[in-house]
Amino acid sequence: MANNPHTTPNSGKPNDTDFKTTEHSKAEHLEKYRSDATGHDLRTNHGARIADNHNSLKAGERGPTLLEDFIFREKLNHFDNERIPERIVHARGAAAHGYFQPYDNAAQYSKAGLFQDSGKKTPVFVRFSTVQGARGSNDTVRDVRGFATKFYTDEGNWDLVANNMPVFFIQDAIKFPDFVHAVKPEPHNEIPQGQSAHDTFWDFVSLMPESTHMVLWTMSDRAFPRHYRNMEGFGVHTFRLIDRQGKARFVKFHWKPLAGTCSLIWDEAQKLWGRDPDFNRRMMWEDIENGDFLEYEFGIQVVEEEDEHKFDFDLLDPTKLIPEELVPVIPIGKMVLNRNPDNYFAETEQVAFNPAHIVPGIDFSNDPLLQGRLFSYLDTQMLRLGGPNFHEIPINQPVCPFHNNQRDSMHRQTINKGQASYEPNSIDGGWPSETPPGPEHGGFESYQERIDARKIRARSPSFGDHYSQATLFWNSQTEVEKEHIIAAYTFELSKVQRPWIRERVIKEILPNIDLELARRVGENHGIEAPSQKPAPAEELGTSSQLESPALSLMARLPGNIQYRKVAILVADGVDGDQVEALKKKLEAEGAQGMVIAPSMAPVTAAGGKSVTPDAMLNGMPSVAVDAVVVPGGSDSVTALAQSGQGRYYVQEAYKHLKAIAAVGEGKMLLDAADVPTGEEGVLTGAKVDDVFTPLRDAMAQHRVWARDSKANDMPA
Ligand code: HDE
Repeated sequence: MANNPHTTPNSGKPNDTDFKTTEHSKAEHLEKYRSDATGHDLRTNHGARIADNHNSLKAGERGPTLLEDFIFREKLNHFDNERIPERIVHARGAAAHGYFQPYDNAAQYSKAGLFQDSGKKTPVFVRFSTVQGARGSNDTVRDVRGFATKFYTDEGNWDLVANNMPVFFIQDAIKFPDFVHAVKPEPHNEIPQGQSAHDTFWDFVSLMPESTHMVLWTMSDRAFPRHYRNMEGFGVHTFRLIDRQGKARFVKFHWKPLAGTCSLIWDEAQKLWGRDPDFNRRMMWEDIENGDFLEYEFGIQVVEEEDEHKFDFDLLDPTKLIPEELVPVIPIGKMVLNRNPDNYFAETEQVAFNPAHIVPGIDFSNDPLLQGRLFSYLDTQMLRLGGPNFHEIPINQPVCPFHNNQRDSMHRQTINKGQASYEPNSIDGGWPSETPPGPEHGGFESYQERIDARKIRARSPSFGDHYSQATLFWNSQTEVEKEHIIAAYTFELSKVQRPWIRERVIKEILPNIDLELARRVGENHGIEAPSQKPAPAEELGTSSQLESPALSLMARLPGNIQYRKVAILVADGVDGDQVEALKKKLEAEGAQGMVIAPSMAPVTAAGGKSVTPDAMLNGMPSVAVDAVVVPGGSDSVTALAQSGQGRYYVQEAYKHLKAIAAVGEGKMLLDAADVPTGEEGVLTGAKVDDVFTPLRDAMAQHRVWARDSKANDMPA
């Protein structure tokens, strides 16, 4: 019988209140959707067994195919419709599963369930991406990297849709389509792919001074990380955390990689486009398969509400970061990525992140870029994933129960029982019913920010400083990093056809960051940069800080050689004992020695033993490894020295500032390749023990930075 809606809106306590996730909740949840064909018949989508999967049904052996062939039609029809639109930005990505575990201090900042218990592991799915290129573009392009995390919490999904740079190109979401149109391949010829080195990008950013800070980040080596495990992540916007007492604090979210930060060298990144376009995704995949998991610490910068205006920039301006020296990053948890997806399309391609997905204890700020994002993600996913039911795709489903009165549309999977798809109702017992807000109940409640304002289409004057944090970033770089930035602007502008755009960048933008930067880039383009900063004082701003050492990639170098790959170059006649010793020593440090030979045929070592190569010289070129060792054995070294590929290998490693070691006769290869021995990072010795420790120490610094000024002399 019907309930009386006025007295009994529902019939008791909901039965999903005490739901708890575990580290494995999402994996278990996905299990019912996994399909394994092992041991099964081949059937149509409708279940009929297929007897012949090689021949279509024809009118006679040499006759036309018959329309009647439902098996053929189903197969081709499904194939013809395999593709969905790729993401308008961040189309190329790779993802992994893992878990998040809070530290003891996390609960004091937020009432969100995932922060309450340091023993609790919340499942996560993380997708890394580039921004500009198509789904099939290269991994190692100069670009921002996306770092999107879906936390499957007890209280629903929280998506932290972050990037590997802490600021953005624009201040207001209304400019996003303009920015993306400018950076994407140009509309008339769809060139260039995966790159910002073209006219429309530089035209737009040089007309939009607010982009200067972020463009400078993308001209730094941060724009091509060596590995996703070596990349920081930033929530960019200021968010809010709400504690159990209802007190809100402003926060910035950070991911700090435990393996340290480091990047590729630009020439190396470009060569990888051809040698291994999947470089980043392959390394992540292989490392996870090998049990070498990716680990990050989760941190927050906290600003009390009363301190909102104490900075010389606006917390709501997404082109500004909070220097870590001003507000330290407090680590509040750790994330481990430890499982590869089973199916790229089902998981990595169909996952839909949305910054609007938050849970009680987390809230937004009024950053106008963030506010626009809250609309955009759902909107774009409707098209990309074919309507409003994409939350039912297994990878997107929360693991906690979820019921509401949203109904129907394309491909609805859920079979909603009952007659009342509205609330309040007295027909289905009043379910599903609302939950009161507050930590004890768990209903979401927006933070009650007081707003007293005029409706106005304008930008706050506090967003007017476009340059001082760019200058702060520039000042915080080491000399080597500065040289790489100068080379990057020089390269990018060399691809810009219209002279007035190059001039605008060199005369009107760069000097506002730093006069020397402008002078050097100008010199490389035959354009004289001004001797005074041209921007009006309010745009130049006043960063109270001149330097922030945390902004240098060198501030968090790995410091060890874990997960590093070292090429051991061999040919017939190599000293097999040295190869063995090197492999063992590297393994003891958590690194991997890769035996690389002219071909994949086993090599006969000097004593007659057979050594099996892991790869060949052009299959695993020097750009794919972190250091190179040439063991002794005169026949082996002579063969390598006579081979163009052998000489090129060490030359290229030298050019990319990699540590190089030669044992015994191995030095002959370095001499033949004109690689100067006796200088820092080029090590020679009679025995493996003579070179190993300095080799390890040089690798722990990631590169031999002292060689940077000479690298271009090497013709490789
Ligand atoms: Fe995004 N962004 N974005 N973005 N974004 C998308 O959503 C957008 C911004 C970020 O691995 C799209 O589903 C607007 C900042 C990542 O699937 C789209 C604005 C940050 C990913 C979209 C921004 C990001 C996206 C395209 C300015 C770092 C990939 C496909 C107002 C904090 C997520 C999609 C994944 C994807 C809109 C700016 C990060 C179009 C309108 C700032 C990591 O909705």
